[in-house]
Parts: sequence; structure tokens; C-alpha cells
Amino acid sequence: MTRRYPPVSVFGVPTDIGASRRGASMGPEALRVAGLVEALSARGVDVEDLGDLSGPRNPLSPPVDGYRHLDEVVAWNQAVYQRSRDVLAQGRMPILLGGDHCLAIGSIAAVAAHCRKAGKKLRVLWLDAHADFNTREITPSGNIHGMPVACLCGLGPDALTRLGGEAPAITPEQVRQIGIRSVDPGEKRLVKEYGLDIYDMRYIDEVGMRQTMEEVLEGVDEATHLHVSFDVDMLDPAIAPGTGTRVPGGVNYREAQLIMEMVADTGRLGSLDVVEVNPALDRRNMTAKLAVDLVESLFGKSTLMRD
Ligand code: HAR
Ligand code: MN
Ligand code: MN
Ligand code: MN
Repeated sequence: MTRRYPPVSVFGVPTDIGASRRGASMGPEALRVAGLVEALSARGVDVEDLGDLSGPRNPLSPPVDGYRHLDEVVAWNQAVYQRSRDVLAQGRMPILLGGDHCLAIGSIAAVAAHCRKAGKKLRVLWLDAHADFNTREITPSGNIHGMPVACLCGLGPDALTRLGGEAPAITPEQVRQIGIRSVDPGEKRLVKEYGLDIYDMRYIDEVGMRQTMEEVLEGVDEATHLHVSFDVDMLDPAIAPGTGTRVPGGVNYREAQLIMEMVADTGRLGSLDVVEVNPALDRRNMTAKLAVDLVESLFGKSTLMRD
């Protein structure tokens, strides 16, 4: 089945400001070298590459009041928010090349504002090993890439929770998390308190990816805008070693393809982040290449006979 996709604008967010390990700032180029833009063109997608955003360098400072590099994270996310809104306002689909996962605060805040204006229902698919629901009180690291979902749900500093004006940008009911297997103790209590819908690895093992995705996509209709926030550490480190916070026991190749294929089948993909690719930790760019392979599936390329 060939589906028409809206025109796409790709841009890079070369930062590792939300992490304590450096290198994710090289992610955008690694994804380009792996052929992301060409792969989308080959799918018949009208795609432009806007180049990279710029922002402050990584000062490698210790956390202050529970946050590492808060001012820099805010500056990057203001740029991300603005660019994402501009792209959406042009009727194009933003694809953000990360960069660490803190950039999802800006991208999803922008998508949420766009959806409110357009009368669309936003659903966020958070593909990750981590819940990214820490706050300054409970974070074990101060790293803001461990906090974006909490910030989007209104828990965090005003400068991040109010990027789009109002807070919260989204509610926990709009989020589905897939592939989760590393949640910190305080974070565990908080995700329960907020009722986050988490399809963790145990669940995926028990019911299988097909049923998991059917549940994740339940209720998606013509009025739904799907935002996929793809942290490559969702994948098993054996197939995706190029990322800063590897956790064993992740999603395998076929399961990952099925996630993307089932999202593609809905025809409702509206925006995408590809984050946490760290070329300094990779082997022959295999993680970026796999990410590109999966993005192709997200745009309807089937590995089997359904094209
Ligand atoms: N939960 C840990 C922390 O807050 C690590 C999470 C950050 N790692 C990521 N994000 N790659 O998904 O420090
Ligand atoms: Mn993440
Ligand atoms: Mn992660
Ligand atoms: Mn839209």
C-alpha cells in the first residue's frame, strides 16, 4: 500500500546538553551520513533538510539545584520550539535529528500548541528504555534528558514547562511509553502517581509486540496527530550500541520494525524525534543506519510483501 505523506522538514539539534556523557551532539550528521534524507526521498516523500539549529556549547558543569545545564537546555529548547512551530505552520512534518532527548520538551510543546490550534488530538508515542519522568527532587543525575516527559506534563522549571505559554503542554493520558526497562526509584513512584501508560519490556515479553501496539494505538482516528519520540536506547544494545545510556534487554529488530509498521499503517504520523544517537560510542555508524532503516518503515516501507 502506498500512502501519501505530508511534506517533511528535517533539522538537526546537535546537542548533548541534557546528558552527562558527550557525543550525542554528533547524532544529526551520523543520521545524515546514514542516508536519512535520501531514504525519505526514495519513499516518494517531499523532504527538505533545513540544516542544524545552533545553541550553547556543553559546559560540563555539575548540577545546580537539581538541574545540570538548565540555562543551556532552555536556550536549545526555545530554538527547537520555534523551529518546530514554524515547520508545522507551513503544513510540513518536522523530523528532529538529535541530539539528546531534552529536545523533546521543545518539539512536543510545539506539536501540542499546533494541535490545540488545529483542533487535533495529540498522542505521543515515547519509545525509550527510560521513562524520562524525573524531577529535580528525585533525579539521580541532574541530567535533563531524564526529565522531558515530566516537564511536558507540567513538572519542572517554568522556563521548560511554559515554553509554549501554557502549562502543562500535555497530560499523561496522551502518552504511551514503549520499551521501558530502567526507571529510578523516585521516578517509579511518580509515574504511578501520574498514571503514565507504560508498556515495559516485561509486558512486551508477555503479550507480544503486536498486541502491545494494538493497545498503544487504540482510539487513534482521523483527528489524531501521532508524535513519535524515538530514543534509540529503546533498542537492544546488541543492535544499537551507539547511545549513551545503554540498558540490556531491549526491543529487538523485528519488534522495532513492527512498531514502525503499525504506526505507518495508521497514516497518522505527524511529527518525529530521533534522539540519543551517539557516534562516539557506535560501531561503523550501525545505530544511525538502523535508525534510518526504522524511519523508512515508519514511512511505509515494509520488509515483507505489503508494499
Ligand atoms: N533515569 C536516568 C536519569 O535521570 C537516565 C535517563 C536518561 N537517559 C536517557 N533518556 N537516555 O532516556 O539520569
Ligand atoms: Mn529518552
Ligand atoms: Mn533513554
Ligand atoms: Mn498536523
